[in-house]
Amino acid sequence: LGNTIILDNGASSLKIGKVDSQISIYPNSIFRSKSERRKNFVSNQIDGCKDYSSLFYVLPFQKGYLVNWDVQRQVWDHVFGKDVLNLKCNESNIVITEPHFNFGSIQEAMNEIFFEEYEFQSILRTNASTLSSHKYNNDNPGEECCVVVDCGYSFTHIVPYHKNVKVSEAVCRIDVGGKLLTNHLKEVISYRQLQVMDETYVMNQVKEDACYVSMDFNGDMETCKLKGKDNIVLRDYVLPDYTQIKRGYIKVGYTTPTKSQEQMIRLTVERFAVPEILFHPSDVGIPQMGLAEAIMHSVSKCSEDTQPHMLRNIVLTGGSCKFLNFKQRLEEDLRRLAPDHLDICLTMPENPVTYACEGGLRWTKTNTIREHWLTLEEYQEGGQAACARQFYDI
Ligand SMILES: *[C@@H]1O[C@H](CO)[C@@H](O)[C@H](O)[C@H]1NC(C)=O
Ligand SMILES: CC(=O)N[C@H]1CO[C@H](CO)[C@@H](O)[C@@H]1O
Repeated sequence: LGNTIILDNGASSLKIGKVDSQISIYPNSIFRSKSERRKNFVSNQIDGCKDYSSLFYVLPFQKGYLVNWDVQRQVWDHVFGKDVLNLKCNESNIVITEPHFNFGSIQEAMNEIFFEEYEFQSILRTNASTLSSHKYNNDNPGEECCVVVDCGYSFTHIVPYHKNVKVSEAVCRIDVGGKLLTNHLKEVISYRQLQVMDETYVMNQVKEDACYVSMDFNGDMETCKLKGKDNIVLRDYVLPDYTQIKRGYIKVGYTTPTKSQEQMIRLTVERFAVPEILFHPSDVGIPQMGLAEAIMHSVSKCSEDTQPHMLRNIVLTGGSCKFLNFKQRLEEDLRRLAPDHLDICLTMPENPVTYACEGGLRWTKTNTIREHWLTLEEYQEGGQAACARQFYDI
């Protein structure tokens, strides 16, 4: 086999791993900027944009599924091409991730593009959580089970594995991901203070900089009613203006409003109420279980003898796990729901975003991956049917 690359093709970013080099992350979108009207920025070209206000996103994914192939192709062409990775596709093998519950038509288009257009030597299609399971297994020899919690951009999935084999009937999905959280923050701020509905890029940064998971929701709500310095939740966030201020930031210490040029938004309840949606989707009218309930539900569908092992090996992946207190809160909620005699143990990887991709790189170094590749010749002989057989629920 030639060079192998891992493409964790997420709805908001591509995570790309090559053997013996660092994993890189590229936006999976095309952007249009208000200030540079005639220009499209494909993926990481956005790094060269000077003004991120009113940035318009064109995404290949909608509601978690790849639907805009033209946009996806432009992003892949750019990232694989000479300006970025400069891949020799026809001399490489590629592991590509796809969402859970993907559509057959999307899988077929994927096979066709990677074999017929990019002419990869062999491909392997799998779910990102499967790669995470391989990583977890490798890092925790002796453990046969794990539950991968993937808090992605469009959804959150809970996927238990036994000996790296997905327990399909136990997979659980919550329709909350990073995108919904950012949208909710935009709506709340637009309703209460300042119209920011077009400021996805900036508000996503506000979310990442200022939001946290509450360890005491009612207590934090009470704190938010206090005035002045006693309201220790309150933060003022200085928005970027792209002349003096290139990136927004939290203003240090409590300040009384000034007449300065800075444009600020005042954050209180939304700092913790936004991530709380992951724990209580019903807060925003989504009639689904919260994260801890969903994990317990998923584990209850696994065979009884594996359940204690599942609860001891829960691994957190995806960008929305990065909120402050995320792990502690989930641990507490699970502790409350699980039977007393069972241990609960959660792992927060150093980088929950690239974890699946790291797992893919690990897997390519083992023999167990061999049987899962499908070569170009096999595709030319067996077509889509060969792919469907080969990539059935890995
Ligand atoms: C890959 O493509 C390049 C450029 O089209 C060509 O020169 C090279 O021979 C091809 N390699 C293989 C293994 O087909
Ligand atoms: C290649 C592969 O295994 N894809 C799977 C991803 O997960 C969904 C549901 O769990 C499966 O239907 C796909 O086949």
